[in-house]
Amino acid sequence: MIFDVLTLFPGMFASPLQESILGRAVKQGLLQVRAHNLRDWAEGKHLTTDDTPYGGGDGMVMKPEPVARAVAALKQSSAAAKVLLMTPQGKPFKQSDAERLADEEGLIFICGRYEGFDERIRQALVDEEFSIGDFVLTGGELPAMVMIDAISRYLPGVLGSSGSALSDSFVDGLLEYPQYTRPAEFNGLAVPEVLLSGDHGKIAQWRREQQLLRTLLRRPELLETAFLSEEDRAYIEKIKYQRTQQKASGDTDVD
Ligand code: 4GN
Repeated sequence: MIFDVLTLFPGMFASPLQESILGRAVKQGLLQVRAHNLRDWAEGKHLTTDDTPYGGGDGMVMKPEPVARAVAALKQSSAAAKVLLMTPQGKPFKQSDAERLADEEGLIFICGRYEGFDERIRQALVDEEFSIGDFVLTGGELPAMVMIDAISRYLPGVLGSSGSALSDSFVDGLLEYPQYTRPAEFNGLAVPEVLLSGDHGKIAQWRREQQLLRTLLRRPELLETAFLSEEDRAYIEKIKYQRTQQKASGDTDVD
């Protein structure tokens, strides 16, 4: 997969792609990230990529022409590449988007700076607009890097033989279960006994229930779209019932 990135700060992409799993994947040629300086497509003595907003107001806006010339140049080599924009107004970037976009041959990321984009960049050039969360950053580079990381985990060979992209919890729409390693006791805190029992059926059931419990307590909205068996649903109902009982009896130690 080829990721083309349009940015005023191409240097931001160097070190994250030299380390660890992505570093190895790049070396193996499983993915390529080409960070292009948007200023290479700017014009005039000052090679400006921003300008003041029509109608007035604070801050600067990304000009459309340099972005349009850059996208056109990149599409010369990979016409089919989807063009992605990262802003706080985009649709929430999900695990399912990462999986879907991993099937593309190439992707073009437009990374903005300043206070926003000329709206015609969206209208004329962008295929999909994403947000990686409800917060504002100084630029789109870190969101692009986040998306490249999440997408790359789905590229063949990037994760080891385990293929653990598929077994990761978010894939079935639930949070992960608690994990433990040695020692069996730490700071007076013991590892749950079932994990030491060697009973793999019991362990699998405990882990599933912990996933459901944790998701119910921390991200209940995920349960509406998660892939759940009848057994899962029965467990959730049981927990909910227990919690209403505890609350009614004045128990202060709920969750
Ligand atoms: C994306 C971009 C946050 C996100 C960004 C996000 C740069 N901040 N939540 N900042 O995914 C206006 C023009 C803000 C560029 C943009």
